[in-house]
Amino acid sequence: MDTPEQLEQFQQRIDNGEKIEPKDWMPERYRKQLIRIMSQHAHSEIVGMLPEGNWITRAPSLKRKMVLLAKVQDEAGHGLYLYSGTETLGVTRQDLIEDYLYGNAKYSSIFNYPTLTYADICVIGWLVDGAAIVNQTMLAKSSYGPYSRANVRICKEESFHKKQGYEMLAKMADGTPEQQKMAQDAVNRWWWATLMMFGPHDTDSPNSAELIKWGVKTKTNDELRQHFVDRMVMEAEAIGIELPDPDLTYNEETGHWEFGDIPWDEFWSVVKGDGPMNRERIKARRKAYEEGEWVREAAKEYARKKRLQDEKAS
Ligand code: BYC
Repeated sequence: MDTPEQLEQFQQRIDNGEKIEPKDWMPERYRKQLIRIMSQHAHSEIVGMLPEGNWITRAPSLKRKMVLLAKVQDEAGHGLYLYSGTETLGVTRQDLIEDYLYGNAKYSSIFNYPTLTYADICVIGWLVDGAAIVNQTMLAKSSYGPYSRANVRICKEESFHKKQGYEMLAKMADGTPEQQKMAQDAVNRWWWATLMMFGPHDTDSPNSAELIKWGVKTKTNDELRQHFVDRMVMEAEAIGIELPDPDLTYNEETGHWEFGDIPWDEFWSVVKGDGPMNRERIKARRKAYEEGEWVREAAKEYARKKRLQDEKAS
């Protein structure tokens, strides 16, 4: 049981801006919340390779293929830092992955949409990585040391991802009428789904208050979403792309862009497993996990033999 004194001292450390490290005392609920958010983030990075990986063989040039391949590999790396970070909280990677593949663990709603044309790859880089940077720059200031440090590194790579997506989209938006149409169509399909990545409105977000009190999140879902919209309006305008929201209006008083209603029914349906690609994504991940069983066994056996050899030698 966490005693009131322990909780108070812990809160004091958070309020002083100290980082919490794996061996430090922490409330059980803080540990649970971190396991939830960090593992969800790790699963998202891994499943996020699927929509883009789908286009590696069909990239329009060797240069684009190399860039996309490198990006997809980076996402795998992010998943691995995050699983390692989550393991510092006393859980195993295997349990986390199995909870996701055969249990109830969530991953980001955005990866349950299909990539229909190469323009979707440009838009994922610009919008999805763009949204991820806004969210993860905040998480890089998180109170939990391993999560904060993982996000610092992830953000450096994500900013390259965003730039490559924006550069490709700008080229398409400045290309042939067909390319321009493809670019605009992709933005129309991804815009609202990207706004949903930030999670429900603050009034419907059961976890935000607690995560903010403990410094795991330092900004709310709505604050981050607004920051993202303000940036994207400028960036879209600069390359001649229209954002598919007739209600977008600049409010002189607040200095922010107001936007239309987000289709929350669609969001909850995707989160509950009924999005356009949920079933296919989970099927692909299960297949990869099950077919990789022999690799995990071989690695374990190698580690066991190496340990025995080292023990003999010492
Ligand atoms: N999708 O109380 P709330 C990437 C759930 S990958 C699904 O506001 P919280 C990339 C939420 O889990 C990076 N579920 O929650 C990779 C909660 O349910 P539970 C992806 C969502 O935790 C490859 C319930 O709704 N980024 O960048 O305060 C290629 C109520 O929500 C979503 C991360 O994973 C959603 N969008 O805030 C390209 C960031 N939103 O768990 C790019 C890490 C909400 O209580 N995660 N839910 O059953 C976070 O920052 C936070 O968890 C969230 C939600 C902002 C997502």
